[in-house]
Amino acid sequence: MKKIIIVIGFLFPGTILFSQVKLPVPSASQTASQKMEFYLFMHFGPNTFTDKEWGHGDEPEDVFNPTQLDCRQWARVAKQAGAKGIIITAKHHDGFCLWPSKYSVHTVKQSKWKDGKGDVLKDLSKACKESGLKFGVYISPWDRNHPDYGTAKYNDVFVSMMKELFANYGPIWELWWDGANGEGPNGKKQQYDWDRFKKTVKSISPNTVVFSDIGPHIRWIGNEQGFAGTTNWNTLDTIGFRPGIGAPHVDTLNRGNVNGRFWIPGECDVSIRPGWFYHKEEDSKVKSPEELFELYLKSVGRGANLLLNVPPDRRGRITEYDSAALVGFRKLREENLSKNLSRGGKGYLVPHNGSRPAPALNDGNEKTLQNVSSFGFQSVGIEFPTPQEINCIVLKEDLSKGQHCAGVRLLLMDKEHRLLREIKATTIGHKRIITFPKTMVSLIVVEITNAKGNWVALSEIEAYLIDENLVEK
Ligand code: FUL
Ligand code: CA
Repeated sequence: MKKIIIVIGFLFPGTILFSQVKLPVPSASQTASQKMEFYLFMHFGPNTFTDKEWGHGDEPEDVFNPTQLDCRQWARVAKQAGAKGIIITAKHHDGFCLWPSKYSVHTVKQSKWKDGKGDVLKDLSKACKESGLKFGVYISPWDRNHPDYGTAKYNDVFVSMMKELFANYGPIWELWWDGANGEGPNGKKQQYDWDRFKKTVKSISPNTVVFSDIGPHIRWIGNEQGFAGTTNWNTLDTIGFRPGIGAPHVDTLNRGNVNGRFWIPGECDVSIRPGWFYHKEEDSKVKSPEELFELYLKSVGRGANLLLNVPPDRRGRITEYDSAALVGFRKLREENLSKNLSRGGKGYLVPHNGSRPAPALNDGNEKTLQNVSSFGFQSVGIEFPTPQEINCIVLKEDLSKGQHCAGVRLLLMDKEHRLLREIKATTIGHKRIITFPKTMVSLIVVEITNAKGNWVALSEIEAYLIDENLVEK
């Protein structure tokens, strides 16, 4: 088959030119999840009350006693921040369940909170539904409390708990499995039955996006500082690997595998505070709006999702320090990234035989695309009627047929087409935000210098003038 294509390609070069290579592609739920870009993580549980990060599992249930739990307030804060969903620690490593699970006696039901009648997952899933937020769940496989942990029976328990979550609180858009695997109460480690866990979720909730270090649907970005690689492939090879210590090197998770077999985009989990759980002494260490914007550039701006942890306090509310920072972060995004200067310019394509209009590049519509050849004899760009001062360009690649761009060159020119600045980047992916010192430009030229396949489908080239302090350092 290959031979025939080569022969045909030799006789009719257009045949090869107009057929694209077959690459891994995202599923509909992965695409939807990548479009969400930014959502909140909430670590909440006994650790909130004991000031720990990793509970031992022997904390009395009564320590969990929020005085003014208000999941609607969490949802309000998430909405105000422009986040699209919330993922809650339904069960962290200490094994405490924020819902009254039938499969554990270490849950909200055994606590004195609301006389054992409270249910955080019920309140939060309802609050999310009411406000149009997606609802996600972190359920730690590592369990330092459960008496069955360390035996084959625990895998049954874990599966039953997941079934309970889906049955009572669904739809669950994302399920989060961290890779930690320590000892349980009897000093034994668990052999997790990952295949069974995956099959369970697939059979009861096929549209749920499952996160672990290596997917199957969304992967860890390899650090907890919130940054993806400047080269970031949505593809990863996972055969022979396992979450946790069996995962590929963190450098690989950070960048993906260029020829990876599976579509497993990256997610950057990072906390707004030094710790994952609430600690009063960290009230003064909440990240500033500017720091959050920088995280945004290094995660969403590198084609990954941003999962920002905002832990509720002992009242069961998000503090004013965190909510102020989040509102400030949203304002920065709005003020700096809403006036797309490209819209006032002319999108064009230069094939080998002269320039022609390419309005899909700057029509503000991600569904309209412009293919750009990867053989270097085509370029695209934006021409401005009057020079514009810019310091930020956003490129968007259509990923429905896979991720193609491996090298891109931006040429910023003046009216006489003199080169003012050249910027090189590698992958684009869902979104690539490139910032640089302010430049007065009449023309932005975009060339694909390296790609998988014959062309890259660009959906948009945007240009902005952002606050100089926000330019990536
Ligand atoms: C890790 C955990 O050990 C941390 O406590 C935290 O939950 C983080 C998001 O994932 O695996
Ligand atoms: Ca478009």
